[in-house]
Amino acid sequence: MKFLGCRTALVLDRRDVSNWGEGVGNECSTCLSCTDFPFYTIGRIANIPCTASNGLAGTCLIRGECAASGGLFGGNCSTFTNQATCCIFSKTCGGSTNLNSTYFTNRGYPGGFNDGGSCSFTISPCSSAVCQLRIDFRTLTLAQPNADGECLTDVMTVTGGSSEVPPICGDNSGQHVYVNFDELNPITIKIATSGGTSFSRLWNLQLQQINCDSRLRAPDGCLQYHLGTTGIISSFNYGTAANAAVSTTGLIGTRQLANHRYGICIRSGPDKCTITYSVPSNGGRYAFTVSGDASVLDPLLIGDPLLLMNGEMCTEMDYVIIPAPSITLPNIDRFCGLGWWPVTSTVKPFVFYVVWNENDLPDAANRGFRLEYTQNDCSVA
Ligand SMILES: [Ca+2]
Ligand SMILES: [Ca+2]
Repeated sequence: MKFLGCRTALVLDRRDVSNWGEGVGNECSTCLSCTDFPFYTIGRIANIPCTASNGLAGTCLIRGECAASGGLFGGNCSTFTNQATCCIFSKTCGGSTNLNSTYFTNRGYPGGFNDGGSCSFTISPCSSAVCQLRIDFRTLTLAQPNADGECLTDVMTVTGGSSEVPPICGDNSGQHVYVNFDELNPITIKIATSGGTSFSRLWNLQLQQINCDSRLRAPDGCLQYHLGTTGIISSFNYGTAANAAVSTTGLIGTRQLANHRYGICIRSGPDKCTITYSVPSNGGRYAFTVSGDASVLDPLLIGDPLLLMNGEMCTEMDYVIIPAPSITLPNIDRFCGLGWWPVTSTVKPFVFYVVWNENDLPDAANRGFRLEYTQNDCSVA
């Protein structure tokens, strides 16, 4: 039996709010394909986001519907019936989804994948009310780039959207990206690995569809969008350990990924007027090492605030842009070098631009950045 009106039966039942919480995804109702579950879906329970007993994000569904959709039971999620389960959708290579909150993992996850090949996953927007896909890298460990920051061994690419995601490899657990859907066209995530390099790859990507009118929607031009009044931002593949790759000139390789140019946006909190970027208390010496040869420096000098450069000196290098910094010299919003000093930006929206050029010579042993941001009250601006 088909039930033509099934989509209308999936409207949120706002009485059942026990599983609503702060966080990404809680404003987007779940879209289910119109298959054969009229009995389950006519207003029986709210198909809202929930947190499963194992901590993963799921969707509250009647058990039969969860099983028939290929989901896994994640514990009860309704105060109305014990037939409801927090349904988790976890899929791997070759899969596709039009369901909100799906996980895309490597074959064999949570074990590693030590082989070559191409693994793709396709996400279709669940309705015309959806504008963006947020991909949270709960785990993303791929092989390091070559010494010049090129993802030649392993690479993750995201295509089909109307905004760009740069190629990504290396260690990126905890990072995320936003992609704009191009109308109702699907977005494809592809992870290509080289079998010739023995390495245990691991990925578990959480895929959340963001409604156009959601407060979680990232502004245009933002590859990343941070929601807290304080938090950590870092470049892709930032890590304190050196890349083991050595350049053709014998220099220690970079961890920065070549050709990355994107915006990291930070949602302004209430009564916040400025934002300050500084080295976290546990940041270490490599917290801002984006341009220059760190391999020839005395290790004790790396990270020294005096090694932060700005303005015209950064033009031919990798640099970051902090709009309207609290410095009065002209053309000073570009920052580069091998050390950091707290910089405050005085304009909204809060955005931090990354501009990595196409190679990493004559740089060496760069790590990228890992900085803490703090939004400041208007009264102390
Ligand atoms: Ca560099
Ligand atoms: Ca570079």
